[in-house]
Amino acid sequence: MHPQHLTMPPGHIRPGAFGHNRGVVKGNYAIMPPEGVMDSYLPTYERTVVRFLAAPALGAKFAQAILEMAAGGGTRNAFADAVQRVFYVLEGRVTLQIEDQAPVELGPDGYCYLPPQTRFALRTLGEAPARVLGLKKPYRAVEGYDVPEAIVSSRSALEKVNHNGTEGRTWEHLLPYGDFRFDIEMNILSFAPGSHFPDVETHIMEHGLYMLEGQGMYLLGSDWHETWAGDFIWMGPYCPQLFYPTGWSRSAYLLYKDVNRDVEF
Ligand code: UGY
Ligand code: MN
Repeated sequence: MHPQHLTMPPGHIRPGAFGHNRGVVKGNYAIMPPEGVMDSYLPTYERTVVRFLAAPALGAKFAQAILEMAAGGGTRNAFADAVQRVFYVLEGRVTLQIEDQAPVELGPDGYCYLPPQTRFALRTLGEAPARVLGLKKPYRAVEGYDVPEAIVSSRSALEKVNHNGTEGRTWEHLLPYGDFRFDIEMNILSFAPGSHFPDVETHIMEHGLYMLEGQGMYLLGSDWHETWAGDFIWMGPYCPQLFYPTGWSRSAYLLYKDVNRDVEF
């Protein structure tokens, strides 16, 4: 019997916290089921719980967090700093103001890219809370290429492409694909039941992966892990990786990847 099926008196916690923990932190990967990720609070946000997923403290060269913004919450004041950012709305509606532009509304699957030093404000809209996935990373400028401009869009506006012809797979690129101004990619990879990677990948780029839909099995290093919607995975450089979906619906994840820059010594 799974502990979830035990009936408990109000206020009593079911057993199983240890035996059913799927969370793993290794040298070059981590799996973070949402239930174990603790709350943080930042001076720059009000009525907002920040749940840090990846961060330099883990070994990542970027940071990723879920922002749980209560109604009336979000950035306390507009601010700008040295990092580039991506926000992707998971639930609810938010307003985003970039510099002095008119505020825009983002609903579920709406997203934005903000280059470094962009002043922005992000707040919930109306009386409902919102959940937003945020990513930040120092930008690596490269000679001959301008810093990209801000982007505001939505998943529904993205074309689905298939890079390797394998049946049942699609890629949606949130940022212009192959554009050397960007040093990051944010892609939604989607898998029909029965599909999988053609090979185990092992590459220098790192990943922050947020499971948007479905479930599946992830090979990380030499171990298999069960994963499903709401989980986060960090894959460091050279972490062998392969995914196949399980169940009868499509599985999809939003994947950060560092790209387009030479190795650093
Ligand atoms: O683009 C990628 O590196 C991607 N195929 N990796 C992944 O989904 N783990
Ligand atoms: Mn990969």
